[in-house]
Amino acid sequence: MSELRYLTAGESHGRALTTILEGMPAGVLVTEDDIDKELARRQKGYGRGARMAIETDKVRVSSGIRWGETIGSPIAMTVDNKDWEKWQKLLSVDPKDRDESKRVIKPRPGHADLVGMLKYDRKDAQDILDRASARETAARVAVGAVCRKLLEAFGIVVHSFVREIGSVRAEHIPTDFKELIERSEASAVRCPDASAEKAMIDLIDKSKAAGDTCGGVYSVIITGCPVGLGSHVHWDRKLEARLCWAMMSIQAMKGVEIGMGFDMARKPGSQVHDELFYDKKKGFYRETNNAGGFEGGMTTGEPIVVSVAMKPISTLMKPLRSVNVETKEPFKAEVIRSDVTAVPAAGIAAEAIAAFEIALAMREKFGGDSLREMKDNYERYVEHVRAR
Ligand code: EPS
Repeated sequence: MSELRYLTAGESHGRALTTILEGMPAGVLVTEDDIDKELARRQKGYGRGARMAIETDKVRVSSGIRWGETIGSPIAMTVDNKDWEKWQKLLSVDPKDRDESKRVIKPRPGHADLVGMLKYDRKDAQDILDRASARETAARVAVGAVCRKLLEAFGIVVHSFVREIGSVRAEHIPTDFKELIERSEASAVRCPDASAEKAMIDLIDKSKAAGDTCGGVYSVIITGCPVGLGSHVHWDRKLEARLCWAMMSIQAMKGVEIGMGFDMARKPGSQVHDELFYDKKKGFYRETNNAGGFEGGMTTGEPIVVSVAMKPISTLMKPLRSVNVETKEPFKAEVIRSDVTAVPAAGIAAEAIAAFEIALAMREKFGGDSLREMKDNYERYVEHVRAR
């Protein structure tokens, strides 16, 4: 059994999103405000549609936290969908409310609509799209917010920023982590490069006017991990692989790179591998971090850098060609309220999901039922490593 696990439930326009996070040690300091702060970050980002103006995501914790501290029991969390008011009948549990006149039958290319309808034998894509929606990431952000508080106790920080939106790429990315955080937090598109930010906003405006959408690339940086999280010994213990899997589980992601990523393949070994040095004070260290914080699937102690490519949102206001699943006639795809881009918000979801994966790896390595026990184990290990 995994040391830390979670499930989510809930549809985008259903009553609420629900999650249970199990396996947190007792004694982690966390409040509903800490979680709400992360939920609010996910709601931002230039290019989002009308839905985010309707919602004010707030968590309701119904178990596992008492007086601002985890108590070791499962943490149950709910985020209500305000928009549900309008969808009560359409997404009702009660068979008396069945109304087939509003079926979604013209699947959107790129969305889960058609495959889901075929696989689950559904006549209405609403049954698929509501769960496939990235709204589900609100529940995962709540999970990640609790995990962040555990990581905080070990000095581990998780942060994301946007590198590219469509064809616009950030050129000036601060090397100082504090500056990177400040600049991206202050940006409407979470991009630390002010001139790229402007071009990204222009592109989003143009895409909106054209009834089109745009994707992009964001990076998640995790600092403060000890050396040796994950393991080289077996495929499903390689933390690098688990992190990539977790990133690909976010709605609309199509590619993941660690550190220098695909560029590594295009360069000779002499220009790629991070050389090793030793200093009495620092211990073993590297002057570069092309490996993005992993060797052998294990953390090196350098910052983890994972970059993720998101495809453009698949709901287009100027829709692509599709087929009416009932008449089989060619039709334009369904037009449903949506975003022009959600790359900045996806970065926040990715932070949360990365925080969970690192928290899980920390739980596996240092165990303990309380934070104090876990910290004792951590400190002993760090001491051993330092003495080498
Ligand atoms: C989302 C809520 C959704 C979309 C988006 C993510 O709101 P609605 O569908 O009610 O307008 O903004 O979901 C999609 C792009 C999608 O394809 O499902 C959210 O809370 O993040």
